[in-house]
Amino acid sequence: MSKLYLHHYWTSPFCEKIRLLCGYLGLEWHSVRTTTIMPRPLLTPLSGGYRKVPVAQIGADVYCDSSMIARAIAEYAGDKTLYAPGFAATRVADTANTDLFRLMTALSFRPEAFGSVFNHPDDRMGGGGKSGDGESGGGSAIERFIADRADLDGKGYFMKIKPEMAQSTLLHWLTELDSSVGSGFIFGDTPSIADFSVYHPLWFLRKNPYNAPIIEAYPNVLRWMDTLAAFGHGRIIESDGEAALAEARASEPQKVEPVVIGVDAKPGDPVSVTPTDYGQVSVEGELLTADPYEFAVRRTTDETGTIVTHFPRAGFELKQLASSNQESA
Ligand SMILES: N[C@@H](CCC(=O)N[C@@H](CS)C(=O)NCC(=O)O)C(=O)O
Repeated sequence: MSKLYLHHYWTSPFCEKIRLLCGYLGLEWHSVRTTTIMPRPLLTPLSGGYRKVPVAQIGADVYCDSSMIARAIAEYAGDKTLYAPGFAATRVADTANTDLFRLMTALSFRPEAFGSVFNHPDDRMGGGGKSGDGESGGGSAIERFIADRADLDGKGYFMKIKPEMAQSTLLHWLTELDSSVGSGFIFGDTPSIADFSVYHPLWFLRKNPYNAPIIEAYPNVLRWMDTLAAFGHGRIIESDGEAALAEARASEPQKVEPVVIGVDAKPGDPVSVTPTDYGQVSVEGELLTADPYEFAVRRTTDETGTIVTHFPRAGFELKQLASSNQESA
């Protein structure tokens, strides 16, 4: 069985969702700590330029976006529970990953709360270190962070929600959640993808002393969060970006029957895949799969060998590119 690598940093809520899923699924994984801002020169060859974290890697298959990663690691673990509630659970998860996450960022990035946002002792903003990630240029740490996130959020996806509005809407979320998780999880006695996805923005709020009181008024939510946190992070093996690249070069991508539906491109056509929300950097490669769940592209570079990079279909746009034959015609 190929090794599982997770490219992540500790303060990231989307990364915490995946770490916690690794605990729930009982997985062993290799931890590659990235910096909290760009550049990430050892991760970019694997992700093809996709600029967010987490990114997971199983041999020569690379999974971008926590929705894609969650499905991939559930399958890797042979799990049948995470998606068992079906449509309703995945819709709750999607809403939490987008709407709830935006409420959380509006509250976390207000000036009073911001000082406590990046407070994990093992997170680095840039400059050498074990992952081999590069120095991020001049300016104070805070200036570099703000410039990085302004670049990430060029179209103002996050900035449109005022903190007062976010807190008011969150009150509604928390009241409903508190009555839903009275003695178990959102869909009953077993946790599903909905629980892990609603958890991670609340985790981020709760560990910030300025925002924690918002959640502390909801006893069932606190118990539910503690129960999920108790799954832990699985068995972590410290690793680094060079080892992850070597693993990709030494591995073959998983064999899959190409399935292409709902797009004009055919298997083997050059395509780009781009997130539609923020961090809209396109990844280019040869189309392998466009099935109802994912877009997968095959790419070959000197650093990685041939790899397949996977994205969730929802929230990503696939475009067919002119092939070199068409260009020269
Ligand atoms: N839809 C993505 C969102 C990931 C995301 O926004 N991650 C944040 C960290 S929590 C990020 O990448 N921020 C910019 C950065 O770290 O460069 C997912 O589900 O993984």
